[in-house]
Amino acid sequence: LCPPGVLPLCCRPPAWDRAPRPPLSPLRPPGLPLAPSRPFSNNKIQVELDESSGIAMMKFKSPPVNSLSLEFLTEFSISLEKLENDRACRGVIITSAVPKIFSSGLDITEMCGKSMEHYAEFWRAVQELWLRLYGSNMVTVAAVNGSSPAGGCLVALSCDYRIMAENPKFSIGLNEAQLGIVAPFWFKDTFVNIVGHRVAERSLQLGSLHPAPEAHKLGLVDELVPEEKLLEKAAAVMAQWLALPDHARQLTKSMMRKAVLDRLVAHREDDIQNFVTFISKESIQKSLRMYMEMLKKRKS
Ligand code: CO8
Repeated sequence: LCPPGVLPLCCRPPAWDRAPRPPLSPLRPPGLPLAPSRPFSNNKIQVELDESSGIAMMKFKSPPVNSLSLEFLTEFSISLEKLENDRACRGVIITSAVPKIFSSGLDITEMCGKSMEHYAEFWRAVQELWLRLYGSNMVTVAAVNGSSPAGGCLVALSCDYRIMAENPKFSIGLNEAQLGIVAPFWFKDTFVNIVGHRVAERSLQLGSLHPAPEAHKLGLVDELVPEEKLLEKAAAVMAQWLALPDHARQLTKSMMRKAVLDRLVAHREDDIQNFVTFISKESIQKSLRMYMEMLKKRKS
């Protein structure tokens, strides 16, 4: 991930101390095609940066369900790092190119039947992605155009604003308890900061997946719009957020999020060790295998 002489992401604090970027060219009205644009594409994620507005569009394109595998997480972190370091970029809209699915969360096969070393590497990649996204200096808007359980929900929760397609068949939530696993403290902190303690406590204990209208009612997502209007709305919200001076917005975001980010940075190695110990237990492995079987059975 890192050129020689540069600290790996895991050793760097989130980039709150970046110099504010100068304001870029005025935004085009929402809905107009993004051009001129600078695309870069990995295997699983496609990114297009519109240099005139400073807005990047990031699309997950890892069918069938955009599960967050080690490869996906690594590409995601690298894409965010590239955008973060690009002075032309001020905001990113995150959405999916896979119909009906935003992201199915962490790839369960990465947590099943693998070595302790693999679990540690995988968990470090999950942490790294969250530190980058939750701690981003850019404005981040999630355009949730499909179901978004567990890690998929975390991605949306880590953004500054969430707009979801108003289809009640799409659901979102931290459903870890349904898999027999426990959302780590930083998933929980991110969730509590958005919906409050009571809603988070009930939702986490029950492993609830909330259909879009309920998610909106709980404050888990900020707005619902018809699916065909999702990107237009995301561009309009982005324009509103980018109308403010970057430095004021960034420092305010830091003030709101730093304590939660610092908590993971301070306990990162313990958190990895906890994950590895927990996930390697035979009882947990059994739960995950049963869950995967249930997914397959449901299909047939
Ligand atoms: N990981 C790996 N494979 C997956 C996942 C996943 N998260 N989700 C789905 N798949 C697979 C299915 O098994 C199926 O595989 P196959 O084609 O080989 O049978 C394929 O993807 C397609 O799945 P579906 O047929 O179910 O597709 P649908 O469009 O009908 O449904 C859903 C899509 C709604 C996303 C559905 O697949 C689903 O509910 N998936 C499970 C989502 C889930 O529960 N994710 C939780 C992951 S755990 C997590 O993110 C946080 C863990 C924190 C760990 C803390 C430990 C200490």
